Amino acid sequence: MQRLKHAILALGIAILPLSGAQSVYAQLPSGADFESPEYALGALNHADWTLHGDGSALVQSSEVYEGSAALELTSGTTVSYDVDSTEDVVWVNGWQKASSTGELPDLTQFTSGSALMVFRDDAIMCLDGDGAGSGTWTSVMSSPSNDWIQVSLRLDYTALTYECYLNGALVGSDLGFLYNSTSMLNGFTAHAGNASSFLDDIEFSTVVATLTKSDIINHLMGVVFLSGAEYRSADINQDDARDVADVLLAP
Ligand SMILES: [Ca+2]
Ligand SMILES: [Ca+2]
Repeated sequence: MQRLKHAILALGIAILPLSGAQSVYAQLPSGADFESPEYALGALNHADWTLHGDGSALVQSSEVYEGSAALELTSGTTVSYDVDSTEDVVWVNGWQKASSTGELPDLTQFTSGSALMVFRDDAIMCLDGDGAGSGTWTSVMSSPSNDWIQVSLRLDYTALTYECYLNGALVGSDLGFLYNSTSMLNGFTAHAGNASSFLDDIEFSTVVATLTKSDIINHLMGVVFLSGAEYRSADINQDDARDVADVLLAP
């Protein structure tokens, strides 16, 4: 029996995390940049990833957000990525250039999961779940560009809610999980819509993994302005202050 896991479905990609005991998956922080030597150009072949059904997942160099390679999912392809987290709060951060999908997913196909995001022609939508397998779709960005978009989700497995940030701006908060029985993140599932979709620099972390010591120092010195997910995650020790204590904890 295929076990559907995961937190995130988007692109149609959706993100959809699950509950349950885990075994040997990658620990946080975890992620994929699709660069060599860990990833080779060509068909995706990596222990953390699973290709479901027919379709094609390719590590390629034509459409890239950062570095020299990114993942292409051809139309209709579904992949999942496994992580092993017991954290109460997990950030999922990544870049995607998504094809739209005409239809919203049939929620009855899922038996667990938390966040769900869908790229449509006229809007990017997040599910505000009712915790019991259903919910309401809410638009978080109208008329999205078909360029690379940074998607950051803050998943709270204590509150059983998530926040959605697009390009660093908070666009959805207090969104309910699809299933309140979901108690931890164990990965995500992505499904490509009507055309190829691309993923790059996906990170699972207790902080937004792109934030470094120098980012926080530059913020404190007024050199850069952090907003949205980055500003939130700059408070690494979660004492509502952004200061040297957070610099010391930053990667
Ligand atoms: Ca890359
Ligand atoms: Ca702090």
